[in-house]
Amino acid sequence: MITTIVGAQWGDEGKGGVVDLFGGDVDVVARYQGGDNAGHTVVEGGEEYKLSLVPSGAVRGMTGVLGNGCVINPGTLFDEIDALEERGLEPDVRLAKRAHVIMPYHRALDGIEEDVKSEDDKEVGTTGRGIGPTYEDKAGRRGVRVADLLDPELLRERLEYAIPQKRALYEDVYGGDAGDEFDVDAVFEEYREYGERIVENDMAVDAGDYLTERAEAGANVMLEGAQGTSLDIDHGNYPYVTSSTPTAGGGAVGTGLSPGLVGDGEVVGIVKAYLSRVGSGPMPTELGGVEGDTPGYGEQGSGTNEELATYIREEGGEYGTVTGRPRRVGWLDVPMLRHAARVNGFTGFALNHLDVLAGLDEVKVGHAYELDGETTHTVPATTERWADCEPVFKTFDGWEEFDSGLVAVEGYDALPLEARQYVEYLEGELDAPVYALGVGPAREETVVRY
Ligand code: 2SA
Ligand code: MG
Repeated sequence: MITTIVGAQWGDEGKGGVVDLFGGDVDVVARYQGGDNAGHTVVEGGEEYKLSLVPSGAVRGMTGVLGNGCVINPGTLFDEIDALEERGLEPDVRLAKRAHVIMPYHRALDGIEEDVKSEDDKEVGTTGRGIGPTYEDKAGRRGVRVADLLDPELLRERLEYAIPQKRALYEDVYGGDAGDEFDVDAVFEEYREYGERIVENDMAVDAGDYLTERAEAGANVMLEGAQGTSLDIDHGNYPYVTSSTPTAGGGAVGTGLSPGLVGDGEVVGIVKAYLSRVGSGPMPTELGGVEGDTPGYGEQGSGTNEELATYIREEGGEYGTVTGRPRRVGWLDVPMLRHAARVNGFTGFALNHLDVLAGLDEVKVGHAYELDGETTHTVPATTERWADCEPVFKTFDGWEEFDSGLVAVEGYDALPLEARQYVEYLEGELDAPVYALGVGPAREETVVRY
């Protein structure tokens, strides 16, 4: 059985916790896209683990696979593995030989491209991890893959081809002063050592073969999406997107499992009960932004309520796991979720952070948009049109603070009536059941319904 976990919004919906929750009888957890731009917080046995690259299931002893659709920074990978080992865990991590490798020059280029764009207020607000430039080189057929790290001669050959082009881009186009990040010898030495460690620990696999074999032998495989649907390079809010495919189709392409196998399983959409976003671009239901982070779109929608945004940000701990950036906060955007449900084919979803909204007098959702005097229920294909959308709000009675531990034990019916009304409205709009409800930060503070 294959279960795919996909963020329905802009990432940070609490996917790591859900992977971990359903991970009890999972044998293998695979990531299929992204790299160390992800940020998963997993709370296990009172310990908090923050991971950006290693699949979150590794905290609970499953095999973690980084599929061919991922971009891997080996420095981050080994730092995370070392840190987990220091805390007494023995993570078993496998790397797809076909996965691309983030090189020092990719990070440097990510930074400088953002700097240049910011002069015209056009920056994406990337995590600065070199994600976009690495996928560019993948598409440009000058990338370095995990398999290349295993063979020093091949690695050198790849670097001697790619680095002069990158150096020229940096120096001639951007006028930067290229450092060691663009030096063949320096990069070669560092990455050759990573390759040795991968070989020593026998970490490289053909991910498609490996996962298909495991799945056909009856293993439960979980595909762990990072980021979210609105950050998808195709189905997200281009150009304010990441450079990979977080949506469910990426689960097949990014692992080498066939679409048939992936489609036979469950696709669980992870939804946060409100909305957060890091980085630039429109956000029709925004309550309050972060200064300098919303070029051109700061005043869209409802008008802002900074005070409420700040309250929700603090209650929900809405700061980037990797970068620590404060997140923009807004009401739930239902057109976004309808779009996500269609693209991903959610068989069900998990709704997180219901506790964060507890105690508010009223809770709103953006139920639809008004665009050129017409009502629309889904997301337009362009950022420019989306920025023209005014949210049509629907207001719910707020629910009182509740005892998360008690609700988790007693189940769904122990939730305040108003919270259940909110949940059931969403089930109706998305035409899929809520499998699980997050009512607090710990794994135990979850109501599992199905
Ligand atoms: P990038 O670095 O090229 O992938 O950035 C492109 C856009 O994608 C957004 N993005 C994210 N948004 C939310 N969470 C992300 N992961 C970390 C986390 C982020 C962090 O889970 O906390 O620590 O700040 C993530 N990764 C990428 C990014 O903001 C750009 O809009
Ligand atoms: Mg995150």
